[in-house]
Amino acid sequence: MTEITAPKSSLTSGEFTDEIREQLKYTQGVTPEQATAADVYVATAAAVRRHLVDSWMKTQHDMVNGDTKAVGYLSAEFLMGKQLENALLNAGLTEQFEGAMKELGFDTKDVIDAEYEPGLGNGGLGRLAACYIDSLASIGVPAFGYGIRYQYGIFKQEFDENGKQIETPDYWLVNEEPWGHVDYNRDQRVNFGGEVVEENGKRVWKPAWAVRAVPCDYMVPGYKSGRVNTLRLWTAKSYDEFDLLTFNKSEYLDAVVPKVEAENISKILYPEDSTPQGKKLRLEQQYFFVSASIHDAIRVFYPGEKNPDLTTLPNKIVFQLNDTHPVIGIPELMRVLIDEYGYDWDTAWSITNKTFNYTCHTLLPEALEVWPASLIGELLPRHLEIIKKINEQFMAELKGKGVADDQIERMRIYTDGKDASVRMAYLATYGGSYVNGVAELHSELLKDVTLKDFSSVYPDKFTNVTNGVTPRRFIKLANPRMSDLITEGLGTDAWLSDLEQLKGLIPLADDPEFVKKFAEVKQANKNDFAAFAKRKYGFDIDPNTMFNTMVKRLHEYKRQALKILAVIATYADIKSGKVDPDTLVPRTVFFGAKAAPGYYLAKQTIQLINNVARVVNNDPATKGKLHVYFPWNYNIELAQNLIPATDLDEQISQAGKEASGTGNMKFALNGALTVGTLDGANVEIRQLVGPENFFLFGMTEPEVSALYAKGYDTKGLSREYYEKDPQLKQAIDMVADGTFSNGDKDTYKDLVNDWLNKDYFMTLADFRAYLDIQAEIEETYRDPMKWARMAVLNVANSGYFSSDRSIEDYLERIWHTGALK
Ligand code: CBF
Repeated sequence: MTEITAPKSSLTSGEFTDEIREQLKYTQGVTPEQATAADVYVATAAAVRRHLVDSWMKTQHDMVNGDTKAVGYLSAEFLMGKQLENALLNAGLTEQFEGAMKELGFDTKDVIDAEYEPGLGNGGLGRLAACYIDSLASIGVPAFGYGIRYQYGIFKQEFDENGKQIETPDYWLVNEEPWGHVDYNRDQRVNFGGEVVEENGKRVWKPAWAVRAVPCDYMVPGYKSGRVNTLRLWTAKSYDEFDLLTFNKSEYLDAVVPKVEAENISKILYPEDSTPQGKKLRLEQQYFFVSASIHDAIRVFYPGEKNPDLTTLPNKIVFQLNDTHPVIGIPELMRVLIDEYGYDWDTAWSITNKTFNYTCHTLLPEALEVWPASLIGELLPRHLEIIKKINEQFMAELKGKGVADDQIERMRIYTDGKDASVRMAYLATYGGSYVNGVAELHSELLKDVTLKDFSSVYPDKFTNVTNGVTPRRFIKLANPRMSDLITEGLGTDAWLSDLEQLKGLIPLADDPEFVKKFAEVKQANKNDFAAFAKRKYGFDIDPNTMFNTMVKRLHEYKRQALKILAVIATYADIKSGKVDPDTLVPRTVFFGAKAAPGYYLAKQTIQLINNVARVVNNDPATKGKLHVYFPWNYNIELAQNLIPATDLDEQISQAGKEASGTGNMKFALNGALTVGTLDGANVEIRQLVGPENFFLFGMTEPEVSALYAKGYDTKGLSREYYEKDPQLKQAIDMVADGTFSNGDKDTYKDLVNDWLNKDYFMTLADFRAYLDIQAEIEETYRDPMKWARMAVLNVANSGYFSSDRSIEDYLERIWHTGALK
């Protein structure tokens, strides 16, 4: 075996240029003169991959032959972002690339731009998975990311002329995709449907159909670790590609029905599931990738063995269930062990229990999946039997522990009766060794509220791992100027693998020279973003205004409505002459958010934001003082450009609803100040950066609970806030009276109705506190050195939010493994 290849710093730009030329010639068949930026991108990607192959093979070899347990991160989403720059950085080839582009006469930006961003995730959870596999490789922990190679990722968002969200398919595979290697020789068979029969005293599953799971492997290079892990994403293929007999009867479409049906499984991320067909497809997806991955792990760790000793499986790999989507893996491993390898129930249970752990990413009950038992029975009849048996065992165990009957009833994994269903979060909690929340507050609420019954019986299962983000992508690549300044300030770039070293910047917050440079970096980033936004969206943005950003999924609990109502209130004050616009800090407000296609109120909010932007931006009264922009199709690329340019970040969810947030960490690490509630990881950010460097407002979680108890949402108490607060009243009245809908009073009537009669997420109740904190924010911003000093302290104290630290916590608290020797 070859030695681990550390980044090839010895490679010259000239040599790298030759490698790219070779790829252009032998793979793409073009000369450098004929090549387009897209050709050069593909050739460079292939050249980088070649540099990683030895380390990739060595890592796999050491993983299988050593005694360091690997991590299998099972996730329905991996929101990777563009790969080229990241792979160059981690392979130590960034400078060589820049040199090569000069030699070949290409602009590095054009080549990087040629990559199509894969959107194989929805938001926080998927991006977290991508950060974690980066950190696992960077720390040198052997790991597989296992998921689905969706043909269409998250939809592409556009806005129509009325400001409404339009979803179009995002065919990210439209061009050559040079990073993945489709490995037809390591496919897996995944069965579905049919029945279970009794044969020789054994339960035997006779499936009705099967699909072929074909892996596509992506190398995941660690930063300066010399280790390269694997992201293995499965594609569904049919075993019956084409029915010639049917075709020859001129039934052309019928001839490809099985192919279409099979391929549907990996067609799109999160198919609409309000119909039974949609639900079925989602469960098929989940089982598809989990079953293929479990079989794959057995193939990898017991190569060629007919009768492997699978009692050793928990020493070889630990599977992390990223939310409830892969939880069907628990009955699947039971089935594999019992039906395919002949283990008895108790042995199988002990192996399964030790092999799985579960991360919960939510507090919203609707996000904890519950499957109709009938659907599981139809698709996976043997699994339903196993789940029922797990449930029986669980009930008996609880009884044995003296748990009261009503509590046992509440804890059922399988609920009996006409609408029998399976609660996947409960199955995961019982079936695995550990359950973790993703921020301290979240983990507490999981224990005390959401999974209280479970934590009271199994307190030791529960732990916390606060989320983190990779500093390589979200500082070094996104914010090269600030990275250089940090390196200059610390005298080393070692902080990129040990982010706590940012603490070394604390004394520099009192060095006016450094703080000034820091402010200059921010200004340069804002200038860059203005140019980027002009190029990509045609926006004319004034970079000499405060950049105030709210980017995240559009959800009522995140409260984009609170932000837009505050913007409207300011606009109203300017219009009515109550406020002299010249006394305001000039501000540009950015929104970036996709709403789930079927989420009506979220889509209304998007429409409202777009129309507030239209009205405000075109009104001479606010010119130069208040502007609103909503760049469409928020994605990683936009995040990497906007976050480093932001002065003020909005994390204003209702307390007790955001599990953690990771955007909040990215902003703090890039020197934005946060206005936020005590929710998710905001709590820890505020603690670490210091309460004096964080703009806190709003109700706490206990206050929220108390207000629910008073009947806030059920008795229409929000109306009282509306009646009492003239600014709030005016803002809502303007939404209702057609100011932002060309005079039409109906456009936002459902949104307004909801605010005044329900307002479940208490936007109105927190409105006054939110407006009040703005005064403090403005006053602080007027003193640029004070603001910049606070920003430096945010960066200096946010090193804790590196995903490397999160992974270290997982290793210590849950996985009990470490780096390869
Ligand atoms: O833990 C990662 C993120 O996951 C979510 O996005 C999710 O999909 N459940 C949460 O909403 C975030 O709070 C969390 O940071």
